[in-house]
Amino acid sequence: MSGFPGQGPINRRRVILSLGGVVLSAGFGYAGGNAFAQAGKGAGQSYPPAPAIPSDAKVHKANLTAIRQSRQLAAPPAPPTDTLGYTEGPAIIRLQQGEWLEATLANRLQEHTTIHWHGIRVPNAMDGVPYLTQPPVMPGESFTYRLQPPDTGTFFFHPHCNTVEQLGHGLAGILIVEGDEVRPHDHDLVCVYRDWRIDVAGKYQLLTTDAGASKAGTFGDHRTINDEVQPVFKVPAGGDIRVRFLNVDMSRVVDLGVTGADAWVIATDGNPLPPQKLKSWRLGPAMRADLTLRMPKMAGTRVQLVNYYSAQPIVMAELEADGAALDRPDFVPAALKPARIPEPQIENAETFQLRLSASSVPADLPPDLVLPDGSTLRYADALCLTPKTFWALNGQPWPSASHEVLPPPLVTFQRGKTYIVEIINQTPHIHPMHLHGHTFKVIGSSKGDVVPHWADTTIVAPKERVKVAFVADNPGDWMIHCHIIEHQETGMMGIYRVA
Ligand SMILES: [Cu+2]
Repeated sequence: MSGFPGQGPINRRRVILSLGGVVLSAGFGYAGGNAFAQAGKGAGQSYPPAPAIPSDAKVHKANLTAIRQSRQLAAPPAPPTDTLGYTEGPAIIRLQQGEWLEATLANRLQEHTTIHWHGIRVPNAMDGVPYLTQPPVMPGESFTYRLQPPDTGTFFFHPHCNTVEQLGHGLAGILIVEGDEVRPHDHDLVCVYRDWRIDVAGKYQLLTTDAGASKAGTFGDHRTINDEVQPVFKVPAGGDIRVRFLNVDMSRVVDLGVTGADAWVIATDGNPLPPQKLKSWRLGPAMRADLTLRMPKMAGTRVQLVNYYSAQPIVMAELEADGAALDRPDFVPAALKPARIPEPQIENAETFQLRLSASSVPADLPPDLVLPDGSTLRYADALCLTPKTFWALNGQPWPSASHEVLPPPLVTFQRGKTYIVEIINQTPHIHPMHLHGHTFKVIGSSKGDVVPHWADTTIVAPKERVKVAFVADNPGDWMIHCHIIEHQETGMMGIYRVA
């Protein structure tokens, strides 16, 4: 059984040290973030300045308390499962484009956490990466995020350290920025896909295994949408439905398809796409697709959301036509309003090659520290490190060969210029690669034509080379990593700098 964050004996990953060798442990009090702030950014560096909300801004306030909560996941009579979440129940925040979000994270866990706003082009200070953009939020502390999401769409948020444990136990929320529809839908359905690593009794299995972390990831077999197995959602018969599908699983790849109706993809990772007739659309962990479809008119008729990335197609959820049929003109999928993302200037762009490789070479860390009980522990914050290394970016496993806590950037991009990042997969496994801070355009693949589309995460298949392009207009130090969380936490992570 996996250790549960915030309960049971303190395990080694939960013990926190400063670089100076002062032992602070999860059960016996905490330091404030500042000691770590200095350790995290290195001498002389400080965290980026937080944005201020203009006095005339429209502000949406949210309280996001990270807490333990029970959820009925396994079928009764199995008891509810002990999980983590933000406040009570699933957190879905809906904003209008242009609104500011003021979200206060209160940490009621027994270990530190932060919130990363996945896919939102935030200022660096609001990116929620402990040690890089902010001090970790210690138990009992709080931190207020202030951001004005520039783009409409379907996003999610989650912690960025010890993510296997925190996300694995359910700590994630949904952020929807409205204002992209030209023609409103009759129903807007959020479908959050994830596996739970639990058995039929609702008890956790190991969230990570070496076999999984060093290969395709460790999978759960309790597959859910909105925490339910194969839920049926009642939606208006004959109505136009927008399905916001999010893959928030840590390892599972989904080939999203629809049976029982024609569907079109209208957004990728939240960003508008001219409607594409859906055959199937591949979504790695953290990726999203918005679909539009017209429900059948006869009440009781069902439409299936299917995962084709499997030996047999798996029905993940169903939509059931409900009530008297709506009287609508013939269905034409309506495009969303175009994105407001700077268009990359490909002609003169420089290319940066990012090689994904396996690595059994551990990062060159300083010697382990000896604890009072005679055991040893690795330096820095063990919560954010892994004792094992399986992966590397450009030959550098995270953390890299450095005596500082943070490795140097893999690359520095000049602010305002367009860059092409060519991601080269030298491993036999799929990697959904995610860049913080920028939304990029997927422009090419060695495996054939791609539909150019905006994304924050893109799958790179074995032996594939994928090209993405973006204008490096958001200054700061940003993470770039695989979103198979076990890969991220065993080396496949680095920093890129925009200056
Ligand atoms: Cu990976």
